[in-house]
Amino acid sequence: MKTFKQLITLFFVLFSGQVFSANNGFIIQNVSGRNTQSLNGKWNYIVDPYENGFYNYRLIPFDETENPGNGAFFMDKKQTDKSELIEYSFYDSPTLNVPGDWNSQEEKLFYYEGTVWYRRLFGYKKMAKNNRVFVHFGAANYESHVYLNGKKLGKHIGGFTPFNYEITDLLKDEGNSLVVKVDNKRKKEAVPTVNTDWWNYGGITRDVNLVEVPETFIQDYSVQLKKGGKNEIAGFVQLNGSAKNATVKITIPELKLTVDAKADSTGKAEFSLKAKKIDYWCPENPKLYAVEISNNDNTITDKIGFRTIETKGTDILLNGKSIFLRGICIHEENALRGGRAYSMSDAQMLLNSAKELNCNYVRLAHYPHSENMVKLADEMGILVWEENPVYWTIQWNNPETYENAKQQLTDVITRDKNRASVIIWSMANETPVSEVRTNFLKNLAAVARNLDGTRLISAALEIHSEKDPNERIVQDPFAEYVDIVNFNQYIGWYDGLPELCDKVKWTIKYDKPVMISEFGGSALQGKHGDALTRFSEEFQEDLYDRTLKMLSKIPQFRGVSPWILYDFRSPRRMLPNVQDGWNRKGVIGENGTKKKAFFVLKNFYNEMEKKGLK
Ligand code: GCB
Repeated sequence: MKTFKQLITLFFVLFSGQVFSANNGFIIQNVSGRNTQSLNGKWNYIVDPYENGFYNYRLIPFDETENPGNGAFFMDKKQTDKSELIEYSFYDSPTLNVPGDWNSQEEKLFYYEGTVWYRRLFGYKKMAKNNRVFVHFGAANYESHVYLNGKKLGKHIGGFTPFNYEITDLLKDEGNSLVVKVDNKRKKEAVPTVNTDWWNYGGITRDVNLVEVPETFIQDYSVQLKKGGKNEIAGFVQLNGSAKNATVKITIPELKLTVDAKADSTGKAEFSLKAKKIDYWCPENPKLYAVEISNNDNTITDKIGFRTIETKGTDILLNGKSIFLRGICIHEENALRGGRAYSMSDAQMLLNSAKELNCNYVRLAHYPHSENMVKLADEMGILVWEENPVYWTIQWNNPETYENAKQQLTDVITRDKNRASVIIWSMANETPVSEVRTNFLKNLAAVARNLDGTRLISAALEIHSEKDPNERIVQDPFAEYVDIVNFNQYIGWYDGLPELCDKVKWTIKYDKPVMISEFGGSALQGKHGDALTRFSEEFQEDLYDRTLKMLSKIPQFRGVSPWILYDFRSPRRMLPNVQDGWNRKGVIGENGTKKKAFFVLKNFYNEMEKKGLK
């Protein structure tokens, strides 16, 4: 039986007209190419481990009472009358930098997993009366509830993808209060789930911007070489606003191409352009063309490269030519500064190190990295693997978990579909084989192909052995659904000693290109010993040497991304004086010093490049 009070509460939830969504149902394409006002900087914060600002003392969320957003609203109060009872207040509370994780900014929050409330006050004057304004978050880990001036805008789930809310009607010229509850508690049903091997950094980890657009604006666009074509650039422009049937213009001045396309009743305008001669994007020539998209007074400029990527038998073809992917895995962390990487200079530091290794490819593990990474990869000519955070053992049977994974995949594809550098969408990492798992991944792969038929699908799979102790078998039903068979293997580290590499025989029965998405072993930078001394640079060096020789014997070997560029923080790695909270498999140490294995890999890549397999 429901109590009277519960019924009243239910009534308010159902009839208060309170509508909030994950992200307004869409994300705005290319925010940095628009009129923005940054909300980066110092935000006041309140640590709230018991979630007092979210639940009342009967543990009913304020959002479900007659005063949605009440908790956030109370926190936003200032003590003006000395007799008034106030127990929480953003006024006089300390500040955190946004973007940035809280763990690396405040010692007390180093291991914290829970809720932190953020608040930022701002004024805003629109440039034109009829314009619309959105607040856009690059990412916040993991669950965010956003309120403006005491009104709830929405809730977003997922730590690595962008979201935005329209705030046109709530905005004031002065004294706006933007409050965000960010909660990074790990949950079984979440994506990723409770068990990972990286630091669960919490906070508003990427840029926050106000974005001002005309009443009808260009919400999204896709400009790419048409699949199967070499000279046809095709795509769509999605308008948002009342003038849905308007005409949009797409221009590529350097190619002397321009076309007008009329939008349909949903605001979508499809177009196609025939070019005479395109200078194709590739690592040796990362050519980007300025592309202008306009609709009345809304013009957006992007820099877009054109290239083809496909597989043929066991080859990966970039612009029709066979390529070998000289890669490295990267976590989104700046070991030198400490904490989550987010800025363009973080991206430069990470991708410059990859370039020093003579890489032409990076695997951005294990979740979507910041947009700065893929924009810079476009400019530097580095091919990219992007990954959905479906890691190890998520709840394959849970429909909400599937919807969550699907949403995160959809959002990263929406965000990065115009980046020439991105060639692979990865569905998952090291997931245990079962029928439900395979169906889950199969469905995700279908979503990815439907959203973007021009790129390759893969996943980091696992290997196994049967009777022969020296045989390693790659056989996973999901391999049928990918374009490139990628697998992780740790022969010589978790599986025997490095000399085992010399004996292993591979059984891989797929007529597809094969890549090794991970291999490696740990070394504490500066620790020396012989090649059998665990955690020494010499052990790791020998392991790299033997592994690369072993992998080179696989006939359809078309690329590799060893684990990993830099040492990274992980709460699973607590061995005193060696790990101390760091996974030491980096070829570069936490202080930026290269380990011996770095040079083994670099030499291997130099040789591969010389051999002509680019
Ligand atoms: C793996 C995982 C990666 C781990 C790595 C390790 O297979 O994909 O996330 O960090 O092994 O160091 O064991």
